[in-house]
Parts: sequence; structure tokens; C-alpha cells
Amino acid sequence: MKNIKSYVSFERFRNFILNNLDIILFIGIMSVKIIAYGAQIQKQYFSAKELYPPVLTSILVICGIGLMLKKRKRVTFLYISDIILTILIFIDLIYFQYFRDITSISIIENGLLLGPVKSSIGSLLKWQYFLCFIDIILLPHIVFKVMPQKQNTLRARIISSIIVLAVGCFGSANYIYKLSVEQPNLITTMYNRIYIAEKLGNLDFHVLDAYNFVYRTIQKNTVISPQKEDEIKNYFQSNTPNGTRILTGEAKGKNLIVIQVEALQQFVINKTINGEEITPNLNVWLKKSAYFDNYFYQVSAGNTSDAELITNNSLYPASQGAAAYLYCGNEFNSLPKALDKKGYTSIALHGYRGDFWNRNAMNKAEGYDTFYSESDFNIDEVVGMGISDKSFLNQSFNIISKQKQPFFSFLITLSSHFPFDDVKHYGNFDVGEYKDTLLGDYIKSIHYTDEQLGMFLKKLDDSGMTKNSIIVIYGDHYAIPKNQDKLLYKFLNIKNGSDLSWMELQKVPLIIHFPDDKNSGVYHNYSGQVDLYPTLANLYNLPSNYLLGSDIFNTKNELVIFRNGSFTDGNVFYLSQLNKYYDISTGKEIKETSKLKEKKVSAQKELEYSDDVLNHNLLKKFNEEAK
Ligand code: GP9
Ligand code: MN
Repeated sequence: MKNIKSYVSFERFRNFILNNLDIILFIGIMSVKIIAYGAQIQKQYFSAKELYPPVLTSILVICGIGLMLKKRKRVTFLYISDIILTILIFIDLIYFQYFRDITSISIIENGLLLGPVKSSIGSLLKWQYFLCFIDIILLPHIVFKVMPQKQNTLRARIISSIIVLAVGCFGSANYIYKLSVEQPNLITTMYNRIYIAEKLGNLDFHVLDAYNFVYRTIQKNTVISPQKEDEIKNYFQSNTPNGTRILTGEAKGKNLIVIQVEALQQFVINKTINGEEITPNLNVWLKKSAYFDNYFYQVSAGNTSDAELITNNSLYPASQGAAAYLYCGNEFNSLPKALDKKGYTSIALHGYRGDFWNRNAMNKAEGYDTFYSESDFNIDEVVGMGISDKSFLNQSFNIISKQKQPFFSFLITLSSHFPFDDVKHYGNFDVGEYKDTLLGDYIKSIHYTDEQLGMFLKKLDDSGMTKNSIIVIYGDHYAIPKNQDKLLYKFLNIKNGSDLSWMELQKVPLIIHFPDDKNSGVYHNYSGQVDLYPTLANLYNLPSNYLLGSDIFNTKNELVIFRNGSFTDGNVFYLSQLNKYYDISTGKEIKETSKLKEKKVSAQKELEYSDDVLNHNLLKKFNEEAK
């Protein structure tokens, strides 16, 4: 009894606290700082109870490393860690004030951190932020003086370190895993950085960011031989059209207005439900336009941002992660840059956060003169994820009509974003038996967007802008996920839906409108997003020497290649996940022929070249060599 008493005695407790004062203070202080940062960035939705567990486990990892060291070294290690992390939190706080985003290595790499912030740093500082440095001043006076110098044995150090490290590492891994299940692709693509910091704390965010940076650096630093470079250059050359073509220079001097519509799939076009057209406005508009009804989206993990990348550069998205995040430091031969050489000003407009999908950085890298994002719009009406398409398109029209001509404007809509559940704002469109299903909600949302597009197009018409502009409308990617395939097959009356039928449904409409409704008609050739830039390059007479797609007015059924290696030539569909070929007209599987194998290999080659271009920033090299 006496032994137990002395074991839990105050003396022992006091000694334990004193012996581990550095660890205890480090946990306490870092917890307060990281949680305080979380509260700053989340405000309304902040919950310390939710944020604390992942924050604690990440702090424990640092403590676990410290516990391995001898007392004095441990104290110094924790003190230096405190200084580094405090500076990081301080920078994150200031950066957030300005960009509503978190600092990351790619941002520092691209110099985006210092540019605009530097000039207004004074106004971004709040005196409270300096409070986070108080402990750094006070700690040396307390810890070094109070802590006894008695050393723990090596065994005790190793055991305590392993236990704390294990709790920290497994705990952190568990929270990261949970987030990756809740938001697939978030961790690998980092498309919503601030959300990661909100859920895991900024310490974990910076660890993940560093991991992605290392992965990316390794990929970039695999050496590429001069022969391979030449091979890629020759490939581009062979893909550059020569000889006479139709419609060359047809759009010379005309404005270019491109509208990338969120989740606009092909199947809703010219389709009715309960006798009502889903997209009545687009249906009228496409009769006056060149309408491509076999146009596929080619996005990968980067989703919307991939559609932007493919369309603006005629390159494929990254094999892993989001290209907009991974390659924003690259040089691009983008559409805005090519038009700039013809005297165009280019603007990008999107009513959501400028940091989302790294657009602040990517739009700059692609040469847009101005990017109008959420903070430039008056968010006077919200539908779904953010500003309503109605308000966005109205305000965009005002911005566009003030532009000096000729201009290129690239608009991205938002209201028809998954999960399409803001039904009360989509209007009263009757979807009958599909009410309260994902498909029914989507149809309602896209009907709403169609109405807004109709009004926008009318404004362009009334203002006379259609007379001197090329107007391009296309969908960015799918709306209906694979787990809803049965419902979609039922709606479209597809019996025995197969992998092939699903792939055939991954089309988005492409509508190109010319002044005076020229070149209108339905074009059935198979094509994809990678082909839009080469098509516009021909219309505007722009160089097209480093583009991977082809001009769809002048080619027929070139290979449409998907990121996973699947492809189609309009007759046959190769599905890489099954390694099988299908005849599109019969739906039957067919045997691989040497011709088909050749196509399969060339699809893989094209993807590989695109990866090489991005990983090794080859366009910069090619451009320099061409000077
Ligand atoms: C947000 C919007 C949505 O800015 O572009 O992106 P998504 O989730 O569709 O990739
Ligand atoms: Mn999208």
C-alpha cells in the first residue's frame, strides 16, 4: 500500500512534469497555435473538437522524434521546431488574409507568394498575429532553467519515442485516410488545399504538400535523353497540319468567347422529359452552329481544371494528380498566348475561389491577362456551390462588353455542379418519376443552366457581339457517376447497358457558333477536348506546332485518347481496363488485329509524350531552341 502511494505521490508526479516540461509545453503551445490558425481560416464552421485529434497526432510525431534525443538536444530540437512552425503559421495567416488559400511549395516556387502580398503586407498584419511569438521569447528562460538535467536511459528514450511516434504516425495516417475516403482524389490532386488545412490542420497539410513536392521532383528529374526529345519534337512535327485546309483564317480578327459549362453531358441535348425539352435554349442555338455530337471529355483526376488544361493547351492531363497543381511552373504554348501575338487580350472568368484548382497560378502560367474570380464578382445570388450562373453570366457579360476588341474570354459556369441538390433554386422543371433522384436533380440543374445560357446568348446577340465573335460552348466532364448507370440506362432506354455503352455516354456537346450562323450543321466525327485548340488555331490562323489534337473541321475520326489508355476511332472502342476492343455499331467484342494493336501503341505513345512534355517542361526547351 505504501509502495503504491509513493508511486502515485505528488513528488513523482512533479518530477514527471518537470522532466517532460519541454514536451508538455510543446504539445500545449503548438496545439493552441494550430487550432487558433484553424479558427481563423474557418470562422463560421470551425469546430475545435473536430480539428484537434488530427492536430494532436501530428504534433505527437514531432515529439516522438524529440524523445529519441538526450535531454538538452531534445529541448533545443523542440524549441527550433517551435520557431519553424510558428513562422510557418504566421506566413500562412498573412497569406490567407490575401488569397484565402494556404501557402504551398508550388506557390513559393512560382513566386506567387511574394508578388502581390509584398506591396500590401502592412495592411494584412494584425497585432494579434504577433502573439504567436511570445513563447519563443519566454521559453528559453523557463524550460532551460526549470528542467532537471537528469538523463533518461537509452532504453527509456527508445521505448518512449517508439510509443509516441506510433500513436502519432498511425493516428495521422488514419485521419488522412479518412479524408481521402470522404473526398476522393483530394490528397493526390490537392485541388482544395485550404480544405485539407481545415480538416487536418496546417501542419499535416505542409507534410502532404512536401510529400507531393518530392514525388513531383523525382518524376521531373528522371533524365530524358536527347534522342527522346527529338522523337517528341518529330512527333509534334508529324502532327502539325500542312497543305490547304478549309476554314483557315475564317475567324481572323473576331473575338473568341469560350464557355466551359459545368457537367454538361451530351445525353441531355435534344432530349425531352415529360414532353419538355431539357435544354431548349442550347437546342435552338446548336441549330445555328457547328454542332459536334461525338465529342468526348478527356479529363482525369484534375476534373474541371483538366478540361481547362486540355482545351487551352491541347495536351493531356497528368497521369496522377492534377496538372494545374503539378505543372503551374511550366511554360505553355497556350491559346491565350498564341492569341496575344495577334493582339488579343485574354480574360478568364469563374465565380468561385481563385485558389481552387490552383487557378490563380495556372491562369497566369497560361498567359491570361486577367482572371476574374469570386472576389471580383458581386455574390448576390448563390445556387449550389457558389454564385448562380444567372448572376455570373450577367456580370461576365458586363465585363466582356467593356473589353477592348479583339478579345478572348474564357468563362466557366458553376451552378450545375454535383451533387445538384440545390433543387429549390433550380426552378420548377418537372422531372416526373426521376424526382428526388440524382439524375432528376441533375436534369433540373442543367435545365436551369440552359436557361441562363439562353439569356447570355441573347444578350450577345442583342449587343451585336455574335456578329464579330466565335462562340464556343462545351461541357467539362460527366455529371452522372458510374454508380447511377442503371438509372441513366433506364432514362435513355438503353437495354443491356455495357462498359461500351457507358463509354459512349461520356460525351459532352461541342457547339461552335460563327457570325451569321455560318458553317452550321451537325458534325458526327469522333473527337475530344484535345482537338479544340487545333481547330481554333486553324480558324484564327495560329501556329499549331506543339499541339497533340487535330483540327476537327479538317480530319475525320482521328484517335480520341483517354487518360487511362482507352481510345476510339469512331468505329472501334478499345477499353483499357478490360484490354478489349468493341465494334461500336454492333456493340460486339472484336479480336485485336495488327492495325488495332498499332493504334493502341500509338495512343500510349501520345500519352507518354504528353507526360514527358509536362514532366520535363519541354515546351520551354523547344521554344528556346526555336529562338
Ligand atoms: C470549382 C469548379 C468545380 O471552381 O470548377 O470543379 P470540379 O469539382 O467540377 O472539378
Ligand atoms: Mn467541373
